[in-house]
Amino acid sequence: MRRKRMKSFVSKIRAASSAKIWLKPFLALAVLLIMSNNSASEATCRKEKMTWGSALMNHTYKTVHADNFVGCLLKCNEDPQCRSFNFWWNKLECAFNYAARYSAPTSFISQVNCVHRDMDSQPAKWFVDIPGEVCMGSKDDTPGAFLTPMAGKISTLKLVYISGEVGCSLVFQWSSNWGCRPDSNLLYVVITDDKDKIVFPENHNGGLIHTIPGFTSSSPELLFTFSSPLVVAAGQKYKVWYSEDLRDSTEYDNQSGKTCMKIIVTFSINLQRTEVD
Ligand SMILES: [Ca+2]
Repeated sequence: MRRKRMKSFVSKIRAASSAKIWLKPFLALAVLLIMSNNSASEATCRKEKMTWGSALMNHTYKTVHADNFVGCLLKCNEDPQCRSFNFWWNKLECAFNYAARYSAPTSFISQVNCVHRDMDSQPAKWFVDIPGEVCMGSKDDTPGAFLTPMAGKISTLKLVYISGEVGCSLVFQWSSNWGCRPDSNLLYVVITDDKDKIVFPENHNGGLIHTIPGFTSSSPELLFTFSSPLVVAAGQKYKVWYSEDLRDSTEYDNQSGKTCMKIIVTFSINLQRTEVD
């Protein structure tokens, strides 16, 4: 259909962006053309990907500045994790989402100051929410555990804090959701398979205390993103460990509490995002 023509069109936008010439009028024209491209004619071509006056909430992992919709589109397109974006024109904020409208329909709501666009033209196969909650202790071999609900490739694990606390030092009486000292960038949560082989963090240095930009030991949630998808079978058991408990290292002075969480798994059969068209 018009796919090739639009790819060429977006290439021109990129060229214009890098050349910094007659940029504003061109981008204004681009917005209008893309708006029309995603209007009624799309119904006969593919599912609607862009919606004005709407946003996908609760799935944003990063927010950057963008001068306009097209700038936001190009920035999202450069990030392989970006499955959709919200462009808030009142704040000129470009919010990258790790989910798309079809994979998180209940989070797709009306927002008058926003335009939302999915980056996938074909729905990938996603699964969200593992039923129940998982609780992780910090000593005496008390990891949490969960079963994969289906076979596939896991691209992210989201750990959403529900209750409780863990900690690595009774002397200091530190406690937090995911680490030791509160509000620290040091995270003590690791994921293993059923045989306690570490699957996340992927490139750990043996110490197992790791960092993820934008998250702390007191964050309401953690997002573990696999650079290589974790290939799983249905019903496979995985564990959520406190690092000192897994290594049997200085457990004696750890908190006796547990952190309980909800786990949300993102599956994708095809991890290749389609080109912006
Ligand atoms: Ca300790």
